[in-house]
Amino acid sequence: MNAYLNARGDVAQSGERYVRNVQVRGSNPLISTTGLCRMWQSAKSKEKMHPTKFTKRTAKITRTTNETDITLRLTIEGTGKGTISSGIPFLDHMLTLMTAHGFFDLSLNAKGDIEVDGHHTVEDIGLALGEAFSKALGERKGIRRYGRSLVPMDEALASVVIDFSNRPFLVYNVDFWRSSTGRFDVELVQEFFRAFATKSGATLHINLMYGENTHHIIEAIFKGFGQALEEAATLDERIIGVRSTKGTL
Ligand SMILES: [Mn+2]
Repeated sequence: MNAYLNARGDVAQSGERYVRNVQVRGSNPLISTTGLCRMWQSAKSKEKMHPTKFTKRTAKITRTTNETDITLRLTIEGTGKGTISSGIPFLDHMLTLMTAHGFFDLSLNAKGDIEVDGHHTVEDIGLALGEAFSKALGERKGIRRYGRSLVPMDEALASVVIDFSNRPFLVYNVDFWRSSTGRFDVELVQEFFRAFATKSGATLHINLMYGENTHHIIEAIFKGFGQALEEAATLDERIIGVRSTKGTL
């Protein structure tokens, strides 16, 4: 594959004159020419240039147990739109933020035994979301694999780092001053992320640098989670196969 550069050395846009094309790994030998850049003109030519980049990665998960009934649809290359109904309004709020900040599309319908408490529902949604990412990423070829974020929310600052390593692990250093925000039990945040790490095959490190307000702290974490996920899932054309010198994840 070749990249077409304009006189400034930037990638030429559609309709712009290019003066140079550079060889990108795996392409034919470099032939230097000038011409009118047509590379972005049709969806068909886009596919030709980037065989994987324009195929949307999606997954649908249904999960039914005696405790919960979950249907989840994920599109990694989305628009940031969430249609989320978990039965737990605070979790809906957080998953909406995650979806928006990761530019995913997420539709979630969950019916759980929230008359008991939120535990089963939050945990099982974490499992379903983790499974959806694992399925949508497939063999994890061409993805950046790592993603990191540092997100403030007023006085709170949260760091979220993810590695789609196929080595499930959660590091979680978050201290709250209160045990709940509204009716939401804050210890469920950890349960959610543990479940996600387990099913997605991700190493996930969540560290709260500082923060006081419980709602702000959790919000910073979920926004950061969306941003880190987006980075880790991004396809990078320089990555041939999986991003591992071992050759496998
Ligand atoms: Mn909020």
